[in-house]
Amino acid sequence: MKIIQDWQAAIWKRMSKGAFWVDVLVALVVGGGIFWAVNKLRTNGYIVTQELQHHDFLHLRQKPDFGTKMITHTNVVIIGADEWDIQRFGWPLQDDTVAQILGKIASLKPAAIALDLYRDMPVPKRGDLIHYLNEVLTNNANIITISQIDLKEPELTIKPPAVLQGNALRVAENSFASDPDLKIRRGMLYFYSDAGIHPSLAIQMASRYIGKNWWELLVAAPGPILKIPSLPFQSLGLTNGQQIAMAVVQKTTRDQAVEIDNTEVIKFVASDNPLQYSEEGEVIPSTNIIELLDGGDVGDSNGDITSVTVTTADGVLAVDTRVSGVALPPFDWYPEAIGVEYEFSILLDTDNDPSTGLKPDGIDGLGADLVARVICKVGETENVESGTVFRPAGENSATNEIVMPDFAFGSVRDDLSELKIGKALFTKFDGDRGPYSGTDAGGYTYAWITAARVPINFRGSPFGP
Ligand SMILES: [Ca+2]
Ligand SMILES: [Ca+2]
Repeated sequence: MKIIQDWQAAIWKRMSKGAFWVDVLVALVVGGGIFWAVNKLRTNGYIVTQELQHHDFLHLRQKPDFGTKMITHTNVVIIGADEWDIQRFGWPLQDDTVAQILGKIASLKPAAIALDLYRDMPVPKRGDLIHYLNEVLTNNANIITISQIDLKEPELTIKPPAVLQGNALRVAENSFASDPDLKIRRGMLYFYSDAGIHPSLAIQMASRYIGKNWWELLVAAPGPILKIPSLPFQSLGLTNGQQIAMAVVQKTTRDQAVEIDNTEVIKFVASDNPLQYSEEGEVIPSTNIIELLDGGDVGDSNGDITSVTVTTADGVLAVDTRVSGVALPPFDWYPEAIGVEYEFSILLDTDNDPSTGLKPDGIDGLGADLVARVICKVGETENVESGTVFRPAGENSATNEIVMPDFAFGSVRDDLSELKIGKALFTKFDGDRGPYSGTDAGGYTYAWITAARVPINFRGSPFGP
């Protein structure tokens, strides 16, 4: 204790002198100045080269770990051309030569062929050989061609071969977003222009290999909204104009501990009327759409309801239940939710009579005659999810009576354009350089893993000399 007391006394003595505060001031000015200067340098991009070098250094030091999913792709063949080929066949290759090459590859029946050459104009320009290329492109639906869209200067867009123009299944976008040092560190999945979504060559080829259309790979990423898009009144036994009271209950079960979040009661009228849309295609608010807000009341944010939106139109009931976390969190994206069960119950008092039906705890003025229930068990290898509508057990029956054995539901975010492939979550590309700078409404990129491109000699290929 003596040591501490002495030390405190020494400190107080020092602090009582003006020189100490000069030291403090100098430290603040020097430290703050360095902080401000580094921040300024970074903001202006003056040290981006060093940052990227540092990024590359760390990136290249990582040992690739593919776990059990390591696959050696011997089934991808790259056919290139070198200086010898150019000496022999000329460059660009003439249309009949390209047609001949494609025809030979196509005869081997690969899942997909990427023609990674721009063929927006005939070669030779007089166009007397283009019919060879057009024929092979028309006859082989597994050939994917490329275009390069320039959002900054649309007139500089490199179009796909004219015969395939506008064919969403046959044209891929072939741009890369490069960093300021002109290195490519990301590959593009797809991006938007006013014309819609442009899939990258990689996406087109991967989807062909998997045997799907590329847009089937565009799966809505999970988000805060549990969407039940369509519960038809007919299936629920409801009629137009029927008065209905509703509440939503969410029950979280984790390690036998149960947490319940109830909303208040919402009243609405079942409606056959269609929704009205503005000229911009947005839904015009009406009595068909009712929103109820709910406070933050439970510990697990994935089970904490923040609002419920009921849409009743066109003879269909749609319910969006929003939570403050992620609705139905997938096990592979949110491993922290493994072992948790979420149970969302849409309680419908269809006779609008609180004295009939199920009377849930903590909700006054509601007797539920129908329950639409979504259960999500987050498992270690999968999510077990189910959605059923039933008439709850009560005075008339001992067990729940199933009304709809299943219905569509899903976890979505407000922006439905996220892309999920496997476990990867892809977020908005907001780079301010490269061909999409400024005008890009949303391109999607993934980290580029530098793989050795093994050139296969043109002369050693199936169409040898
Ligand atoms: Ca809540
Ligand atoms: Ca009732």
